[in-house]
Amino acid sequence: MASQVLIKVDDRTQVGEARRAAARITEALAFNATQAGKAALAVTEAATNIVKHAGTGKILLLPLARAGVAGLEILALDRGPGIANVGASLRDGYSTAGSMGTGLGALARAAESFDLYSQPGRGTALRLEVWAAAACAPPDVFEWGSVCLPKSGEVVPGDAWAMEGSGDYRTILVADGLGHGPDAARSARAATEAFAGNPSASPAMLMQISHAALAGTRGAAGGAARVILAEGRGTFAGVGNIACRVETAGERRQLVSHSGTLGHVMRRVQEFEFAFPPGALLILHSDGLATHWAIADYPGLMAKHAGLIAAVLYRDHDRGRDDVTVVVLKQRPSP
Ligand SMILES: [Mn+2]
Repeated sequence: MASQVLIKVDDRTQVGEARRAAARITEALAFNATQAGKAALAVTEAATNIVKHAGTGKILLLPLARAGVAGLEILALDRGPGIANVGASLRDGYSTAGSMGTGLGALARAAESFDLYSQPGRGTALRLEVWAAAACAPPDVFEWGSVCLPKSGEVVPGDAWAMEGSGDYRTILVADGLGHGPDAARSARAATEAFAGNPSASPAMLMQISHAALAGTRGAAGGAARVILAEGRGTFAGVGNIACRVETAGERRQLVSHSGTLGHVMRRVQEFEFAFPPGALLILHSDGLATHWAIADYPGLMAKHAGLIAAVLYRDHDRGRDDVTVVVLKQRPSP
């Protein structure tokens, strides 16, 4: 997985910084001038909105790939006053802070995918995709999204995650290398590489395979979950501190990891089964995210894009002193 870039936005000079970061990515991904321009406009507008309405916030940029086409995911997160009237704010000419009046309407048009979650008094989260070219692949039956960032001050995250599978099943693995920095990253990557070499392994098998592959590294916590849509169920196995949550309308399920460290100590691997009905969310996260959150505190969020769900949980529950990873998988809602 290409790494995500975080730009903290506290004042107008950082709007330009965010735009330049986006330009570096779209150039590396060989976007044409029109699509690169759309991405630059979207990042500029989103970052400007943060400064204007919330004062402070974050822009997250993530390279995407779909059927051989490159894309850019733009997340704009703030904990400002929120948008009282989302519908009106998407119409041109509507502005609460004396902007030029292009705003969210222009953002929605520039992006191929646009999703917004705003709670009065609790902030706004915006997610957009801009692609280098139109993709001709049929849309996936799954939708997923992630935040994976290093501890503040580190360059590379000591966490890693990966997804394998096709058709109506997917397996996701999250690994949290012990400590921080490049050595932790190597440990976590040893798990995702072992997964890449055994893409159809069950979650319990993945723990066994990773445990062997991490011998000689610092070690890692790891968790893997597989979802099979046609069967309406999934399985999870974890070693150490990776949280796995399954959220359905009105019910939450917290899956159990056994204690241990992949590569060092693994006394027991157990696979747990869970129901995964339509509309359910699978959420895996490292301990960089607090565990006390409740999806019920976010009315309507479950219906949003999986990437926006991951971003809102990161925005509000990042512990701020560790690498942090949140991965969300759901069935793509039918249009
Ligand atoms: Mn950690």
